[in-house]
Amino acid sequence: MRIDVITIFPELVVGFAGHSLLGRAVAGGEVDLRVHDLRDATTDAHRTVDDAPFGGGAGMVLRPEPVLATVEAVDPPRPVVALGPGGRTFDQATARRLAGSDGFTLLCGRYEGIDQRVLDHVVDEELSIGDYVLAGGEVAALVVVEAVTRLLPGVMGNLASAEEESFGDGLLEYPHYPRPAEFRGWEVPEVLRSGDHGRIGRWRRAQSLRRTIDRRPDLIEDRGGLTAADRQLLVEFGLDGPAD
Ligand code: 5OB
Repeated sequence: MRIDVITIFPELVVGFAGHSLLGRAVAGGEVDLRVHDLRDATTDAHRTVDDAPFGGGAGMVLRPEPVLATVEAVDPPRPVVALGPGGRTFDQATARRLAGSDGFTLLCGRYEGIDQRVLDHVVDEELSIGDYVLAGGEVAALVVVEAVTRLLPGVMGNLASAEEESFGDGLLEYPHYPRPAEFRGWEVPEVLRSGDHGRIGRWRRAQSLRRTIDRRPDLIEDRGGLTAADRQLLVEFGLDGPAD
């Protein structure tokens, strides 16, 4: 998969991409990551990429020329995705869709935003990573790169766990406990040490349901509420009751 990233902080993206799972995927050739410095496409002595907006107002906006010059020089893979707070919220379904493509391009906004003509004529979609303010799109782009590349065949050591995580099936994860069985008087739940794998599986499912009800009722709503089997599992482990 080819992923191009257009940014004014290439070293930040290259540095992040050198580590962990993604670092191995890049080194092994599963991910062809190409990072482009927007300033390389500027023509003035100050390598200017931004300007004040017409009409006034605070902040600076990415100018169209360096973005167009970069896109024309590089011919990056489509879709071209801009990261910005005005985009649709990135989620696991979007990660899966992008993971199923041959590649895509991430355009990192900075300052107050990106020239609207670029968004209208070059960018295919805009993605936000959530409802908070960031100084630029780089961290958001890295979130997308990590969420997508870990879904690629051969990238995760343990293929089964790629989608067994939170959101893979629309529920939050159940709690995990490594050794020791007792730490400072805090014990690992008995059921996990029982060896009864049927009961362990049901307990984990009940825990996932309880956590999701309490912390992310919107996800329960998305699933169409609790099934009879869900309610029965909660009762089995004494976890039934109203949401927090
Ligand atoms: N805030 N997602 C939430 C974002 C964001 C800001 C960005 C990019 C993605 O750039 C300023």
